[in-house]
Formats: sequence, C-alpha cells, structure tokens
Amino acid sequence: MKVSSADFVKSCVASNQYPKECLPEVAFLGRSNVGKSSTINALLKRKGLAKVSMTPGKTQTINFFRIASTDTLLKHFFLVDLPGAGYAKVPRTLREQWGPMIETYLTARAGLCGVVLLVDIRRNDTNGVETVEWIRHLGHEPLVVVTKADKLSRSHRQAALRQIQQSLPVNLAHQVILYSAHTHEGHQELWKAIRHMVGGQQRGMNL
Ligand SMILES: Nc1nc2c(ncn2[C@@H]2O[C@H](COP(=O)(O)OP(=O)(O)OP(=O)(O)O)[C@@H](O)[C@H]2O)c(=O)[nH]1
Ligand SMILES: [Mg+2]
Repeated sequence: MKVSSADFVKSCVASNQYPKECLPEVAFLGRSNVGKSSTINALLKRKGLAKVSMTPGKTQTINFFRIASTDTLLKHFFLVDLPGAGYAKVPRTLREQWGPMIETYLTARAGLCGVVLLVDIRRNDTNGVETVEWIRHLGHEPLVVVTKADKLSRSHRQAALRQIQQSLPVNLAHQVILYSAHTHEGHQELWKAIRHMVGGQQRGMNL
C-alpha cells in the first residue's frame, strides 16, 4: 500500500468545527508525550505533518488529517491526532477542557471506526485500566499500541509487552502491537490493524 496524499485539514475544539466530509476515521489517543503525533507521521512517512515536541502537551486540539492511498479499502480516510491526557505541567484549565473535548469527539463523530490507544513501553500507565474502560464506555474497543519499542533492548521488549498486556483489561485475543516511530518496527502490523478497523466499518455501511 502506498500513501498517495496526506494533508492537514483542520484543528478543532468543538464538534461543530469537525470536517463535514464523512469518511472512515481512526483516532490516536494516549498520555502526553507517548508518541501519538510521531506515530501518525511515521505511519504516513511524512515528517512534520503532525507537530511533535519533546515537551509534553504539544497537541492541544483535535487535528484532522485526510489521507488517500492506493489500498482499495483505504482509498480516503481521516487520521485524527488528539491531545494527550495526564500531564501536570499543562495548565489545569487547559487539561480540564481536553477531557470533555475528547469525550465529545469519541461520542459524536459518526465516521469514527477505530481508536488507537498508545502506551509507552517503559511506563506502565497507572490510569491504563480506567482509560480502556472509559473508551469502551464511549462505545469503542481500543487497539493498544505499545510505543517507543526502540527504547528497550530486544530482550526486554517482550517482557515489557507482556506486562502491559496483563495489566490492561484487553481481550488477549486482541493483538497488542509493538511500535517504534523511529525504527518503524510494527509498521505493517499497525497498518493491517487500521485496515481491519476501516474495513469493518465499510462493511457495516455497505460501501
Ligand atoms: N525513541 C523514540 N522516541 C519517540 C518515539 N515516538 C515519539 N518519540 C519522541 O517522544 C516525544 C513526544 O512525541 P510526540 O509524538 O510529540 O508525542 P504526543 O503523544 O503527540 O505528545 P502530546 O502532543 O504532547 O500529547 C518526541 O520527542 C518524539 O521524538 C519512538 O517510537 N521512539
Ligand atoms: Mg501530539
């Protein structure tokens, strides 16, 4: 599969601002600094499309990217970069806006067919269980992607992956994908999972 175009569409903070076009859509969710924006760029092989920073709290709005590809199931779709949760240095007022903003998005967006929950391989997120349950409560089954795989040696990766898998209330039949935006480890697996999520929705919509 080849990405033929990837364009930033708009940044939104409220549902009346979302793009009107109805396409299948996959959103990236997770703590600040976990690598949401980097993962989107790496998947699309477009450096700098989604803004990345070493400082947590970079993405503060809901950012829509419109993608076209040569894959028959993924001809046109949106990838959506969400603000991160749970970073104390972001002013409280801002953080308090993001929870409801993300919740509205996850509830209201008709084309949303996949939620990718990113988890840092080095950090067992203490809010991970609540986050998975919150996403489910809002009607989505998250795909868990363990990011920054390159930060651990090969021998430590599988153990860390297992630990995360066991600590989250994910169905073990569901794949948990190990990913690195720096080395592109997991690239094919993640595209395959996205394709599956989009394909499921298109079958449902009879497209
Ligand atoms: N080593 C390594 N670093 C990564 C990887 N992915 C992201 N990073 C780094 O992690 C930092 C945060 O990345 P972002 O993509 O901005 O993270 P984010 O989740 O979008 O963060 P917010 O927008 O603040 O919520 C940057 O310094 C990235 O270069 C990865 O796979 N491996
Ligand atoms: Mg970001």
